[in-house]
Amino acid sequence: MTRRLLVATHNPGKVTEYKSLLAGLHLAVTWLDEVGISEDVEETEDTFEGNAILKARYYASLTGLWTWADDSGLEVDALDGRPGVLSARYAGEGATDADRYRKVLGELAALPDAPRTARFRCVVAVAQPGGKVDTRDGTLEGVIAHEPKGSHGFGYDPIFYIPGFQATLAELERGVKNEMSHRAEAAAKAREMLGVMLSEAEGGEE
Ligand code: ITT
Repeated sequence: MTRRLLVATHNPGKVTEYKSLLAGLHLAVTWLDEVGISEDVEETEDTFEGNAILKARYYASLTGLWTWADDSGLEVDALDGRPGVLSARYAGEGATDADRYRKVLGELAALPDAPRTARFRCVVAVAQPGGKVDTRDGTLEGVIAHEPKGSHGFGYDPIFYIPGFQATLAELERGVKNEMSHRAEAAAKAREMLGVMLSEAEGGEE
């Protein structure tokens, strides 16, 4: 029987990206809304790794399925790494992506001489129900633009400028982000890790 892998995210931007990044996996990929789960888990850890593990373990134990979760965010050097693990909540409850990236732009506007270097980080955790959990990470370097540009992607993509492409992530053609993003790097490594975890688990079941 084909095993199911639950991709545990409520973020529609991540769902879109994982639909491509997990294509061709020898597992039946399913999603939180497909299995009828709307509840969220409080992200109480102070590292991406800690929160990715917390999410993967939580949904694996809730569903009994192998579970893939990511914790990710933007680190701006001049803001001492903020918004970091708080990226999703940076402008408080009920705020929009635009509220959050405008807050970052406002904070940098108050530091006109500061460097605008930044990076996205993503940590993917894969949890076996009642068993092992492991992680892999990815990063993408860039600089914070002075104004938002582009309409693709999600989150902070409109203000994340990549000098090599002379474009923000939100201006890139669809599909290009998935060839080089922090999430693409973490996902490629985590796919390999998942293969090893599955063969170890199957070996143990014989
Ligand atoms: P789940 O926990 O349900 O997966 P979330 O949005 O709460 O969804 P995170 O806690 O990992 O996920 O927060 C990630 C935030 O970081 C996300 O909401 C964006 O604001 C930002 N972010 C992460 N990856 C991004 C990307 O590729 N492009 C733009 N912004 C990104």
